[in-house]
Amino acid sequence: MKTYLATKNAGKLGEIRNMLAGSPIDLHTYDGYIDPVEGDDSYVANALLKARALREQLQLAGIHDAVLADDSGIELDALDGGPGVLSARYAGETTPWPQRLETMMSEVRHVPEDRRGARFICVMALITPDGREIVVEGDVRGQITTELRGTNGFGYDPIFYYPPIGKTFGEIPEAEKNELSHRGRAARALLEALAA
Ligand code: ITT
Repeated sequence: MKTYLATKNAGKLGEIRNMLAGSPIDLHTYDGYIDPVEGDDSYVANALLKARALREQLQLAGIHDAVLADDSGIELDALDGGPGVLSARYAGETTPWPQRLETMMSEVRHVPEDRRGARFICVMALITPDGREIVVEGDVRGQITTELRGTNGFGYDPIFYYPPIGKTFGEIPEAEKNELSHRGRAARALLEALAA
């Protein structure tokens, strides 16, 4: 099924491309995609907003294939679940990543280790050519580190420590991250939902 991905995030695109390689979803991008202004309400609402926006833009261009969108975020226990849906704008929309990561680490430095917990969450919304909307999610729990660890991945990966392997997502190859991550779990749930 030819499917266009609604994202401006190159990190997500690379991961989703690899996750869906060899699956029934034949992934494409659309250069003309204009991303909508996201809300601060829920991942599901934002994922559907992005998918519906791309679907509408494609239809205007005479393309009637499926679309897929991902809305994700990181939730810190120390911030009572923040920044959550606002993760892309945390510490300021245009703040460079090193500074954004530093700000997040400074939030956990003063809290005991058992309050440094965090969760990555990913909601994927797929709209089939006939307009059926499928929404799935995946999450993974870990801890925020107090120093940068690793240079792999993107976004918050270098400060997201995953205790079962004793490494951050910035310290492991992408294929391993995809096995463990919120996005990998959501992608597997999506393929299961499609098969059903
Ligand atoms: P879209 O074009 O897909 O909307 P975005 O970067 O705006 O891209 P989101 O609105 O979903 O994406 O915001 C999610 C934020 O969380 C964003 O800053 C990502 O970099 C970060 N993030 C999401 N998944 C991540 C992952 O697997 N590892 C590290 N950071 C991640």
